[in-house]
Amino acid sequence: MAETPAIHVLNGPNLNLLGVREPHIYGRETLADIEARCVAVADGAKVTFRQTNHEGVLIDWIQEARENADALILNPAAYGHTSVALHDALKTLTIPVIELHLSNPAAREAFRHHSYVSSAATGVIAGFGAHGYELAVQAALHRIRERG
Ligand code: CA2
Repeated sequence: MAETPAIHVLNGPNLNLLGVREPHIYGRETLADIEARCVAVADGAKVTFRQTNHEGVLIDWIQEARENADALILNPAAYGHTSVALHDALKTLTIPVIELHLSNPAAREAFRHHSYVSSAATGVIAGFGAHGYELAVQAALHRIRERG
């Protein structure tokens, strides 16, 4: 681990619409607001915060995290329910991986109940809205420090 820990926060499809559409489900904060929350609780750790609508780009970024990150936080959005490729990419990592959802998919439609990410993750945070990102950064820092 470098002196300044690096935490990568990756966001999947449609999350660029946060704060703009469906605020009753996903809240009023934008992704930029959430990024600011992550940086604020990161205690000096370097936060790399990204969003893409493309599955292959997420895979590329997960592979990049293998080289450059001390922990990965991933909101895979709908790809969590569909992507074996995401699962396979995550399985190559040795750093802590936190799966994150704003809503609680287990309390929503049946098609959201399965996640290909959960079985490749260290832990899952779901249902706490934007605050979940802060919890995830804190959990990532805790794990990084524990591992030395
Ligand atoms: O609760 C979450 O964070 C989800 O990952 C969000 C995904 C959904 O498919 C997962 O089941 C749970 C959907 C992201 C869509 O984001 C939007 C944001 C604003 C407006 C419309 C969609």
